[in-house]
Amino acid sequence: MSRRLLPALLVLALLPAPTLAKALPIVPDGYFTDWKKAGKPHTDPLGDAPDGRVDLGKMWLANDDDSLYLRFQVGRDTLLQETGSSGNQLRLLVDSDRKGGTGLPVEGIGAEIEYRFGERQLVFYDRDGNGVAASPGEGAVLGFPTHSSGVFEVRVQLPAPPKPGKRRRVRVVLIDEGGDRLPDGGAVNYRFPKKKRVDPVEPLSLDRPSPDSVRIVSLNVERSTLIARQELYRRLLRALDPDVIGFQELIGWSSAQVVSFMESALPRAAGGWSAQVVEDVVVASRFPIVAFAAIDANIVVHIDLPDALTPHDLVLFDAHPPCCTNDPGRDREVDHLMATWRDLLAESGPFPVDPMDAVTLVGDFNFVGFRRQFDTIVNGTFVDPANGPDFAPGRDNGSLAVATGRHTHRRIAYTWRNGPSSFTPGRLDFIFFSDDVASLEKSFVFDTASMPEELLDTLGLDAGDSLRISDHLPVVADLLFSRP
Ligand SMILES: [Ca+2]
Ligand SMILES: [Ca+2]
Ligand SMILES: [Ca+2]
Ligand SMILES: [Ca+2]
Repeated sequence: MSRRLLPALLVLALLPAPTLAKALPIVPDGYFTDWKKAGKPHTDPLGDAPDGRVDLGKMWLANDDDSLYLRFQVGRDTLLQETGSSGNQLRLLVDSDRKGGTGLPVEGIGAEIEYRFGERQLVFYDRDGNGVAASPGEGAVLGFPTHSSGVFEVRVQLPAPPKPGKRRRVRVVLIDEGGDRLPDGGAVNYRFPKKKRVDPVEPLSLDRPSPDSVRIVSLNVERSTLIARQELYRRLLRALDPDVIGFQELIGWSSAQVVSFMESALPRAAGGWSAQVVEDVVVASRFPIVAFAAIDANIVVHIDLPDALTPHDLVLFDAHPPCCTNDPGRDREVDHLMATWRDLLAESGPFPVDPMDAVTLVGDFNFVGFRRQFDTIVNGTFVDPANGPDFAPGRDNGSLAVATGRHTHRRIAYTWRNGPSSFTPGRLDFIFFSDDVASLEKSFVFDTASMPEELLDTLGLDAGDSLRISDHLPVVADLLFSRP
């Protein structure tokens, strides 16, 4: 080895090692099993952040053809899209052509993309460093989960490569302003793999997996657009073909009006539809609703499933707890929902049910705040001990399960989006279920925006219809209940 090479090699040794390139079919949704085959992470030390601030830890990188994916630890339960004591001042800088001379000269790189998570500001820079602000609501950057977490997965759509087909190299820096930096010096280098490509997404058909499945749908109809656009909603409902649907934000109709609308959309040979309404939450079911009760402004119904299908009945909660920064209101309502399920199991609820009946909770849960509300539902842990004691909502299985389906034609899982919003598209709508007496056959989010023309033609829908219908997307779960 020549003496002249030695200093150069020392400098190289001090630079952060390039993170292993992995083309992976990541679904940005807040669930991390899709990262199992990710390469070695870049590891930032713990304990190098000021008190009370995020402490960046491991960061994994992956890619597909046009996006970079990041999964990173923040050291504490953090609201990704808020500043303040539970939020962050995180700033993500992506040098998408790995050239210091293009983009914004910052932190030793030339960044084409700058995203401030807590402040919800997204800026793209051209070659000369001129910035253009973009609306985070358009979804060029996505971060999940939408509720607080200690680890996030983020998708960043990259500008087109300078020469199509050329191997892409990027650099990434993540800084909590006035706090931690990842990496401590320089930038994390990432080179897209030479040959490995991510397979095209496998479309999920709208068909029911089996004739015995019960299809459950949740849909927020954004300030009663259903009443104003009934013909469009009829076509949507024929495409979704629900057995039971929980609407939210549907105000102004009696249960008889809901039944008459459902009959017009999906006529049933026998029995007909039944419906119950509490404030803006409405449950419609092709099976008889034999009891219901209001819990705050939410509803629980007892649905008599056919004996030929299953010995169990279905207890279904349709929820729409308050939005946005109203964590205390959400804490309270979610606590009350689960206290009701605990009481129903103990045969002291608002109506009698069999303690082995199935349970599902559907709705627009507005989980944009603290994850403790999600935990209350899944694990039966109450925020307010006065609503306790904690219990196992899934009986012997402990927790409830979540229908985590993605969009039918994209590796995307948000259920709410609003282009002009400073908030990135998020997952606010959920279907939870007890997986001891029910099993999930299929789940998906329905969005006409990503459906092929031929499918839309058969459904009588246009690509723009989902946006015309609501800022929320329908979430669908096909459940198979235990046989008699
Ligand atoms: Ca994921
Ligand atoms: Ca750190
Ligand atoms: Ca650059
Ligand atoms: Ca650091």
